Amino acid sequence: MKKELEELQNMIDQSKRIVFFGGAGVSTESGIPDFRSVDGLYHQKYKYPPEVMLSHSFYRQHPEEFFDFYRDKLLYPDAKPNAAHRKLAEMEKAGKLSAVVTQNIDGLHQAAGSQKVYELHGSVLRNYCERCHKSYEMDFIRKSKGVPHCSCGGTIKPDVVLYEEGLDSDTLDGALTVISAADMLIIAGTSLVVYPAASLIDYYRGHRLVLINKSETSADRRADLVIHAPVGEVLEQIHVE
Ligand code: CNA
Repeated sequence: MKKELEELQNMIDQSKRIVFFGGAGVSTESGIPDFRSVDGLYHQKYKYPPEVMLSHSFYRQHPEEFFDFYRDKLLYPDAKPNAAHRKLAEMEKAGKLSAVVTQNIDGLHQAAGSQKVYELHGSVLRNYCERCHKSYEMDFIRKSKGVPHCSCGGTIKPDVVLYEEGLDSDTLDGALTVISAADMLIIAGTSLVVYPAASLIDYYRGHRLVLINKSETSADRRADLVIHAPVGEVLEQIHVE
């Protein structure tokens, strides 16, 4: 990996508008399981497949079961940012990284100090009453039983994009703009199978496309540098001027 690390360091040294595009693999080193690794959520046994239980129609038709699953599998109140989150925040502070675009919903980039974060799939930290739009913290949802209700009687919905739901258009536009203007794109910890999020990487047109992932992805072939290793372990070794 030494040669790849040197190459990555060189590319980072030459860039000043880096965008990081990440997924669940960025937070596995913080103890949050991803979906598609062998020990991920998709390999555990439930009454319904996770993509069904995390769909808009399931949320509407079986809210009790939705919230049981949601509390049990998507909330990690004790998770802390890892070396990857921390290095990215450092790179932004040093003026080298323009933004993080993430499919994650755990808020760990902001917890590490990143300011410019496009959360394509929302965040478990924000929750709103569907009737009066009052906001609630994650802890309220975590400690509630059954379907969480607002003081007005409405259902409180996590600000998380469920399967069958569209992405927020401002977030999408912002992510597209920074990726189009990037002089380096680092893609990490994502299987690149969830659309439309995965299609955003097509807006990068430069020659410093880096992929850091434990397993192979469909974008390996077109990357200028591929590193098959844990992203925290890799980024930890990068020096930011
Ligand atoms: P995914 O489909 O589970 O893929 C994760 C990828 O990361 C796999 O290819 C793994 O090989 C790889 N990987 C796992 N650990 C590491 C690591 N330490 N270093 C490098 N690579 C690693 O996840 P995607 O993000 O691609 O799928 C999109 C879904 C998953 C989004 O909608 C997320 O909301 C959702 N998700 C988010 C979280 C979170 O917020 N932390 C957790 C689980 C799932």
